[in-house]
Amino acid sequence: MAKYLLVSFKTCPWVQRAAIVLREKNVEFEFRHIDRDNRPDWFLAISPHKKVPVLSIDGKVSLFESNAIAEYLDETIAPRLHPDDPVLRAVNRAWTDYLPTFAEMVTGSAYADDEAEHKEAIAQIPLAFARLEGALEKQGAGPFFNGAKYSLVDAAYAPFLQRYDFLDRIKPLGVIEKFPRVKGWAEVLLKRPSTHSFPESEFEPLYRRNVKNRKNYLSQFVADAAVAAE
Ligand SMILES: N[C@@H](CCC(=O)N[C@@H](CS)C(=O)NCC(=O)O)C(=O)O
Repeated sequence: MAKYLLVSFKTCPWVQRAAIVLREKNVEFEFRHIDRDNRPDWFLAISPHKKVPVLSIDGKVSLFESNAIAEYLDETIAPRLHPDDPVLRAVNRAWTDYLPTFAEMVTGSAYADDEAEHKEAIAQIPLAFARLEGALEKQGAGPFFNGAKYSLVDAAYAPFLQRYDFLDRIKPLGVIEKFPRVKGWAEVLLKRPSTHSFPESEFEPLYRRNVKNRKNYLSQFVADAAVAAE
């Protein structure tokens, strides 16, 4: 088996997506967390956009961009997470293409500088959830995006549905309740062990610390006691 090294910032959802795919495929990998504010030279040399995730394979090839990494892992390691049917596969890819837009709409409120910007950002969330609610309705019964079988779409959305949950606990958003399919999907994905790179009791305080340190509108709603220690 090849040696996989996944280079990461601890709370990066795009890294989490790649880690989920590795876990779904039962692949052993080294998880190496680097400091966002002090990216080492060896990392800068293998990451064209200076971003994580990077997946280094046998120290010979370095893949970047979470979608490309997920697709590569799916092509090379069983079990196949993409559907066999080409039409379904195209539909799945269309929805993983929507992920960056979804991510920005659902988690944009975490970056708002003031109350007005925050309100504007949370007004986007129902639009993103409505798109997914429609997609889930078309896809069928659940519990996963394609039904009974877990897919790359599930791996892609899980980190961002988790971020929604975190944000909802910092300052209640109350949006997901209006989208029962998205809500049910999120619940199933958050219960799935592969979603989690760290114990949940550690990860949420870490996320909160990031929000607090950002010193923007939302930071004031994070209680000191609810953040991870430095
Ligand atoms: N499209 C990229 C996004 C990756 C990304 O934005 N990573 C963030 C951390 S969560 C990053 O490395 N940011 C550093 C920077 O922008 O300089 C992917 O899917 O892998």
